[in-house]
Amino acid sequence: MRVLITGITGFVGSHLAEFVLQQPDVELFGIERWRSKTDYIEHLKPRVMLYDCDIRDATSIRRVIGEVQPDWVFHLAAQSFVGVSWTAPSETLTTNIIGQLNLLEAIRQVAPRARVHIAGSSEEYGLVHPQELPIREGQALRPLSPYGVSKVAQDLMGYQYAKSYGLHIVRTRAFNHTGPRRGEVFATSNFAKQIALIEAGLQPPVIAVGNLDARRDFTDVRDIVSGYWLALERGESGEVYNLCSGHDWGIGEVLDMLRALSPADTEIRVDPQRLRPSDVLVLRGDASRFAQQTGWQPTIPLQQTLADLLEYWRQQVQLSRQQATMVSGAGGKR
Ligand code: A2R
Repeated sequence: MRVLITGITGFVGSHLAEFVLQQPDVELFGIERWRSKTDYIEHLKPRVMLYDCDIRDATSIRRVIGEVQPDWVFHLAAQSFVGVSWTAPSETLTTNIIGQLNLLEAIRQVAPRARVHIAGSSEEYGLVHPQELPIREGQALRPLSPYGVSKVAQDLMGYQYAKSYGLHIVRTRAFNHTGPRRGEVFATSNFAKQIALIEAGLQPPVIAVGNLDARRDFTDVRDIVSGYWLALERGESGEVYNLCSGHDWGIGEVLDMLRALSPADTEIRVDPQRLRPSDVLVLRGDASRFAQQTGWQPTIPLQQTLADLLEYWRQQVQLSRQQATMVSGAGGKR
């Protein structure tokens, strides 16, 4: 089976690639841009065929789909940062909406039998009233960020292409997911990085934080990617599924869990720069539709996810220290 992952160089894409390569009889393909950082998939490169492609360029993605002739496509490529979407709304909408349009048009024209997964987000739900929790798929979509709007458009476009053209498209709405390699703009990863820097003596023992009152439904990224696989294996075309744990944690609670994993004695300071124009207070999902359809259940407890995330950042901090030492050593010889 020929599997293509767009966004393979990203956080989720790298974990999905690892998962796919553990499956039997699979050939894995991915796309990268000339300026993509490929650190996350460096260890997988011998087993992945990478194509140069920017999804904003219709010709470029059409060429890839035509050449690869994928059986399955996981569409993860996106401007994925909610925060960035406030400062770059146009770039966010173009990449996410027009980029996906280019992909689906290419599939419709040159690989119409491919199964396609579209990675949506709980940010599509946006404003949710307490009486609407837990969030099911029929919940009104009231996005509160340009990113959320772009994901709603991707989601509905997936529905429309499935219905209008009979393409096999399965949509998911993943709630917060984290784990090793999570970008440092995300709260969990940012806290873990700060703790690792503090442990290494590279930051004063004060953790800068944003809104600690928000509550989010966290799942390990490794559980999310196994869900994406099941979505294409067992999901119904045209359907949409929540992927979440069904439990919400306060961001402050997660921070305390991370602090408890460290021997460092730390304090907390609120940084107003980290507060967003409109932040959803509580997001908690209900994944029972997906569980019934596919048998999926998250398996990794948050405690483990956070321990792995902190360990990841300890390694990154150590690595950049070693690199800095090597550079200053090389400088000294000159
Ligand atoms: O930035 P790059 O070149 O490393 O590639 C990123 C890719 N990407 C694109 N690929 C082709 N053409 C584009 N115009 C383009 N723009 C972005 O999407 C990278 O491989 C991926 C995004 O990775 P992350 O930012 O780490 O996102 P994450 O957390 O892996 O999210 C995956 C999906 C997204 O659709 C999110 O909206 C959703 O899950 O939650």
